Amino acid sequence: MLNLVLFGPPGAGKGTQSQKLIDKYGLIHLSTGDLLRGEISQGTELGLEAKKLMDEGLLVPDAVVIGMISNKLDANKDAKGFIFDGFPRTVAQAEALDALLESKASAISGMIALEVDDDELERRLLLRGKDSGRPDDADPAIIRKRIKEYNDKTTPVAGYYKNQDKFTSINGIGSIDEIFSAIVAVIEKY
Ligand code: B4P
Repeated sequence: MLNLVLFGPPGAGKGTQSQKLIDKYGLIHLSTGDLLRGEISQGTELGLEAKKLMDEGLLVPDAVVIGMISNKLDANKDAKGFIFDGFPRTVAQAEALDALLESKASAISGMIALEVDDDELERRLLLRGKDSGRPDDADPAIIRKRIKEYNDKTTPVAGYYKNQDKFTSINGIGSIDEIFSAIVAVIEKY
C-alpha cells in the first residue's frame, strides 16, 4: 500500500501535484482543505466553525480534521493507498494518523516536502485568489498569516517524519511537470 504525505506551505503545489499523482497511481486523495470547504459549502455546523478560522488564515482544531480523516479511511477500506494533502499539519495530527493507519495494519510510506520561498507563495496564492473565490487567497495579510501558521505549527511535522527516516525534500519551483517528475522519482524508490 502506498501512503504518501505531500507537505509544504500554502501555495506550494500540494493540491496541483496531488491531482497528477491520483491519475498516475490510482490513490485516494484526502485533502483536509477540500474536505473543510465541502463542509462549508454544505452549511454544516462543522463548516460554519471552520470557516471563521480558515478566513482568518488559522488552523482548524486537530480533533476536527483527525475525525474527518478517520471517517474517510473507514469509508475507503479497499483503497490501494492514499495521498494526504494538507494533513498532517501539526505533530498531534501526525501522531493520530500513525495510530489510525497502524490500527489498519498500514503505515505512511514517506513524506515529500515541496520547498517554495515566501514571495513565490504569496504571488501564486494572490493569482489563484483572482478567480478561486477563496477568501483566504484574496488578502496579502491573511496569506502572510497562513505562512506564519505554517512556520509556527506545521514545520515541526517535517522533523517527525525525519526521525522516522521517511522525509524527502524537493524544489517546488519550476514547471508543474518538472516537479511531478521529481516526485515520481522519489515514489519509485519506496
Ligand atoms: P489548503 O486547502 O490545504 O490550502 P493550501 O495549502 O493553500 O493549498 P495548496 O498548497 O494545495 O495549493 P496549491 O499549492 O496546489 O488549506 C486551507 C485552509 O484549511 C488552511 O489555511 C487551514 O485553515 C485549513 N486546514 C486545512 N487542512 C488543515 C489541517 N490539517 N489542520 C488544520 N487546519 C487545516 O496551489 C496554489 C496555487 O499555485 C495554484 O493556483 C496553482 O495553480 C499554483 N501552482 C501550483 N504549482 C505551481 C508551479 N509549479 N508554478 C507556478 N504556480 C503553481
